[in-house]
Amino acid sequence: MLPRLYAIIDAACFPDTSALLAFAGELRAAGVTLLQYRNKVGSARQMLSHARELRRKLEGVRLIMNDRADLCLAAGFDGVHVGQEDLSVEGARRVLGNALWVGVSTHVPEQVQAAAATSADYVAVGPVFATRTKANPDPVIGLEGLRMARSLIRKPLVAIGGITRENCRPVLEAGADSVAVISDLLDNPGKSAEEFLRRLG
Ligand code: 3NM
Repeated sequence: MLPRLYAIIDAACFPDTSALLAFAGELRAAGVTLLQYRNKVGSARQMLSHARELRRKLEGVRLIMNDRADLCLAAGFDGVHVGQEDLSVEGARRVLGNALWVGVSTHVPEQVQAAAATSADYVAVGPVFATRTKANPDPVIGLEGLRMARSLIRKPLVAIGGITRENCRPVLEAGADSVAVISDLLDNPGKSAEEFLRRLG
C-alpha cells in the first residue's frame, strides 16, 4: 500500500514558490508517488497557495498535508499527517472522513502502541538517525528503535530522520515499509529520487 519512498517538501528549504514547484516536478518525473507538503513557518494562506499549485501540477501523485486537516481538504490533497501535538488521529479522521489518509508521527514505544489502536493509515517513527532538518528533534531511536516499533505494530510503518541513499536499505531491513526523506533529495532531486527508488526496490 505504501510506496517505499515518501518524499517530503519542506517549504523552508526553498527560496520561492517556483523553486518549490520545480523540485516537486523533478521528484514526480523520477517516479515519486507519495509526497508530503510541510511548512512550519508560513501562513495558512501561503500553505494553501502552495498546496493548490502542487495539486494542479502533480496529478496522480498522492499528496499529504502536514499538520492541517483543513488545508488538506481545501487543496484537494489525499491525506494529512499529524504530529503528537496536532489534531489527534481521530480528530483528523472526523474532518477528513474514511476515504482520505491520516498518518501520525511517533517517537517512543508508548506512542507507537497508542497509534496502533487508532484509525491511522500509517505510522511514522523517528528520528531513526540524527537530523538537522527538524527543529528540536526527539532523541534518535536508531535501527534498534525501529525494530522495536515494528514489533509493536502491524500498520504500515514509515521511518524518518536522517535517512539517505547510503543508509536506506538497512532501514527497510529493520522493518520499515517506507522511508520519508527531506534533505537527501534536495541537491539534484531527480537523480537522488531515482537512486533511492533503485536502492529501495
Ligand atoms: N520528523 P531529514 S525527523 C520532519 O522524528 C521530521 O518525526 C522527524 O528530515 C521525526 O530527512 C524529521 O532531512 C526530519 O532528516 C526529516
